Amino acid sequence: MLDLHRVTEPSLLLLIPAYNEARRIEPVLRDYGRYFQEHYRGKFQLVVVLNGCRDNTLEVVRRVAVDFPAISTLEFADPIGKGGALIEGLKLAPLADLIGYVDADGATPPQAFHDLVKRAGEADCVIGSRWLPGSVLHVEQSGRRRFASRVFHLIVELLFGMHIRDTQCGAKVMHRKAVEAIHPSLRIADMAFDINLLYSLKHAGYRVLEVPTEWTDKIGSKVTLFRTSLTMFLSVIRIRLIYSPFYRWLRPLRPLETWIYRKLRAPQPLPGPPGDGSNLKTNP
Ligand SMILES: Nc1nc2c(ncn2[C@@H]2O[C@H](COP(=O)(O)OP(=O)(O)O)[C@@H](O)[C@H]2O)c(=O)[nH]1
Ligand SMILES: [Mg+2]
Repeated sequence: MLDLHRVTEPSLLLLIPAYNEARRIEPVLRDYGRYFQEHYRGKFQLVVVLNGCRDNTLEVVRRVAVDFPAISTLEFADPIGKGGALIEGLKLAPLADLIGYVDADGATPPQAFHDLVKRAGEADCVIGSRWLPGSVLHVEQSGRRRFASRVFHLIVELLFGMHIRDTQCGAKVMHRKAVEAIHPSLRIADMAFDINLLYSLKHAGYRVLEVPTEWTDKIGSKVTLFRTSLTMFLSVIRIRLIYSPFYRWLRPLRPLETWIYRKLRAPQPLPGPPGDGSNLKTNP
């Protein structure tokens, strides 16, 4: 018999974007699968969103999914980037009350993500922060990476004034209604996706709460500092323009924009109308 007293937490959908993660993702999925099976008193689903992987990430995820029925995959052939993968994954929002995401490398341990979920009653979106007092960082990023990240933070603060200390932490959770309301304004496929998401939420009047989190930097990062930074810089300028009154006057510059993104080999989101998640693969 279903024990209704046990079901006291909201249904939760966790997305994990993954690109060539065959070497890092298995223990992470097992940890999350085990942790949420044992500790989460509500429906839990974990969807790994892959695109164009050139290794066997898909087979690895499928193997783990045999042991954890809560795990499934969503796969795309196109190079849609982390942001593009999350834009597609967030179309599954109707499946749950809360929708969140974390990185595939285990930078955020399951209990740290659960801590964000526990604070979901306090805001429309709760994000982990590595720069607030009380956060725990196990391995620090390289000096160059930290410098680039602080410069990026400064630019984002100047352009958007969101007063968010850490926009780039890979752990975030949102209420379904907020995701559904802002989804049409998500169009940044690269690592600046988070700025697109957070600014869209704030612009629509949703409350974003930043809480200290636990984070471990892992080796095997997909970030190539120069190209990723340049793409992210371009993307934040683009987001700023999209939200400015002059955007429609800039239409003639669209081919230039496409050309620069192509030169930078920057990912683009899938075009077209919102999907219905029909390519969601549950157990193999
Ligand atoms: N689907 C998808 N995920 C990606 C892509 N690029 C990066 N990711 C994922 O984004 C997350 C963060 O990437 P990571 O290399 O750990 O970045 P870092 O921790 O900021 O250095 C990981 O889960 C990656 O697998 C991509 O092109 N497509
Ligand atoms: Mg990482």
